Amino acid sequence: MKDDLYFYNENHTSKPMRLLFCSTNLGKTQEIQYKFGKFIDIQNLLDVGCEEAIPETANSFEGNALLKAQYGYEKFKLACFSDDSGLEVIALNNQPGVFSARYAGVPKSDKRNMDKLLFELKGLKNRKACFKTVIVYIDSSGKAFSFEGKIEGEIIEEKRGEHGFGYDPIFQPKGYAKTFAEMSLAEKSELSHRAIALEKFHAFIFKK
Ligand code: ITT
Repeated sequence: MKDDLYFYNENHTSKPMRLLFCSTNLGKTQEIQYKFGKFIDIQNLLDVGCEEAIPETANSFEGNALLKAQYGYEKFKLACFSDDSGLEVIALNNQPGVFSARYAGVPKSDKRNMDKLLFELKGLKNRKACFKTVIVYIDSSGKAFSFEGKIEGEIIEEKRGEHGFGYDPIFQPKGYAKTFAEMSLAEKSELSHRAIALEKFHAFIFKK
């Protein structure tokens, strides 16, 4: 495994494997910790006392993921990674896309975002959508690598399920009868956009 994944050492006697995740999103952090838990302890920005909102001014997931990872790398001088993700709805010209987190304005609200999306799609037959994630990893030398994941599905008409975060209660992946929010963390982590990107990232850091 690459050495730059060790970022600090609490007791100076061992090297805990810790990796900085440039995010304040607890739902993402939980899913990433679940996938990587056996190998790496993920520390997000809140864990390291950083609550600043990182400007996400790019017009693509990859661009915003790079901005977030660069922010972490420059601030902490550590190898780190970020996740920029969102929902693209075909009938809405791929909106909310990079605006998914703040679709219904600030402060961010999953409930208001979902209500707005259901309202926009009211009466529409084409409810096809896809979730996309881009993970950007910056190694200790400052080199950036990106990993993508995507899953197709549809926006259902009413929220179902209690698990997950964001738009999970209204997104049903293609070929499944459950929404992401009706799936356990383990089930979602087998098939989601984030899981696909994380598997590529995992292969990169552990097999290189
Ligand atoms: P960070 O930038 O701090 O990581 P964020 O929530 O602002 O957190 P994004 O800018 O990447 O992250 O916005 C992604 C939004 O897309 C997120 O807030 C959710 O609303 C939605 N989203 C992404 N992945 C999702 C998932 O697996 N399930 C449900 N909604 C998701």
